[in-house]
Amino acid sequence: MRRLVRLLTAVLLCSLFLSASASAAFPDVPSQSWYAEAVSQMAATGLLSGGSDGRFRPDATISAAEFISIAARSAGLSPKRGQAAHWASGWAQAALEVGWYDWDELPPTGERFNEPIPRQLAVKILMRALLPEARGDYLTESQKISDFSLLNGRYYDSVLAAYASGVVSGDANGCFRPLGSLSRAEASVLVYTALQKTQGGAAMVSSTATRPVTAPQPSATPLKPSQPAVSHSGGVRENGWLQVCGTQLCNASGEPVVLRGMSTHGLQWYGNFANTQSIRNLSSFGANLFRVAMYTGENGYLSQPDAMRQQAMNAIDAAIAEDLYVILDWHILSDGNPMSHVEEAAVFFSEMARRYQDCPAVIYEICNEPNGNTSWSGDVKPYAERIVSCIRAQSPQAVILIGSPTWSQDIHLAAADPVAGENLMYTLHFYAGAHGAELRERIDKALANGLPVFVSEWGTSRADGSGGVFLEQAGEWLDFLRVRGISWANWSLCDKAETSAALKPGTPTDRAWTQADLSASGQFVFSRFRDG
Ligand code: IDC
Repeated sequence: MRRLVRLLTAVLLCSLFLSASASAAFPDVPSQSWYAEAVSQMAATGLLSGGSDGRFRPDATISAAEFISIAARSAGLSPKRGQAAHWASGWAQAALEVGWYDWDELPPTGERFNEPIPRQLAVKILMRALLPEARGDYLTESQKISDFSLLNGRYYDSVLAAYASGVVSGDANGCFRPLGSLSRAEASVLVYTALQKTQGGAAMVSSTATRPVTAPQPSATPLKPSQPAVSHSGGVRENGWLQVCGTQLCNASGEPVVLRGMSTHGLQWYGNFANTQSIRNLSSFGANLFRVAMYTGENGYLSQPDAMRQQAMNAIDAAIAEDLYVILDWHILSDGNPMSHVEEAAVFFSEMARRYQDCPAVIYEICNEPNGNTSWSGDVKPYAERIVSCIRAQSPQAVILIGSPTWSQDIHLAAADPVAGENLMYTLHFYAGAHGAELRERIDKALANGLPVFVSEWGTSRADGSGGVFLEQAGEWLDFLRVRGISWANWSLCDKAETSAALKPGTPTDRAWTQADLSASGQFVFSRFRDG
């Protein structure tokens, strides 16, 4: 059987490399992307395909069924006949019978076929399918995996062999993230890399052997960017003090955590939606994050500091009581340069950080969206250094979110010159009707440079809060964020007659909300709190 698999693989590979120029082009696979080669080569030989709309959906999470069918095709395994329960039943049954995985890992009855395949299982199936004789030395290889303790022992052999043979090399933090999922792009690169290692039967490696590799090597790290091992999405009681590990937000135990929820609109206008009942409603739909947008301009804090401070504290206290994490947002907007009111900000954050110093729920967002004639190195960074030190004097470990010029889109500037300190993250804001692949690419580059990213505001509308809604584009964004374990807050929790508002005009704040209360945007966003 193994011989047969290898023979078939070799035959497939020949056609694979010969037909490279005739590769299938997907409109959503940029030719310069790190996965373009893998996707186009494998699509060209029928090892994988896109959706009926012709798109590949590189950021979508790959399901167990999709992964097994690709691995099986790549290894030349034929689907078992007469298995009609699910389109992938024949592939899954055949793979089960040749021992690529065990019954309990993926019951052939199919109820978990459409779920994401955990990375550890994907690697086991792949190694058994394509490189069954590869081995890795325990001591050498386990040292390369910084989250090795999360790996279930039944996957040791396959994962260590995958590291030893160069099929997997971990993410920027050296993590394998065994329970995390894979995007379709990552899975394609993973299988493609393994296929290359099989060529000519020269793939049987040890951790020290040098291998003849005749096929072109993909230039990017196979499992990059990666996904958190576990997406804890519980509240503050469950997760405690947050911390930033590498680029990932983690809970007090160091496990990856993802926060998802809503931002208020301006407290000075829609503060009624920051009451206990509204926050409870949000939580009942699965949110674990609430953002308190305290405008500075536009009749906000700078005009009425005592009233706005009190309103912000009431909102924070209500969120804490409901067990949500809560972002205190210094919502600069018309006052584009945070330096214009750095003194006021220093006083405000010193006071708030003292008040909430024992409270793990509170996250500080120190400048919503710098804009206008504002630079990173001359304005936002020095502002951030000043305010971070004010907060740190009171609250040594709370997570602090830092904006950037161009309405918190210039994270590349922050990545090149970050603020010193622990538990700092950088905000990226997007509106689905205005921003797309270019900003997402910026996120990936920033992550690759080690910059922790938090999407503390995004909308389903155009950037002015109206138009659309652009749910398809918003879906692409959320898939992208989920795969990367990035937390988010949507704009906004109010009933204003603008498309970005989550509630229909006239929605009351003194009772539970039903689907009928939610706007088109609200219905979409609220359905994504739990699973992204
Ligand atoms: C918008 C509100 C809109 C209000 C306007 C000015 O949706 O009702 O009239 O602010 O106060 C942001 C800002 C956020 C904006 C939002 C949509 O952070 O305050 O809210 N947006 O324009 N950045 C990009 C978009």
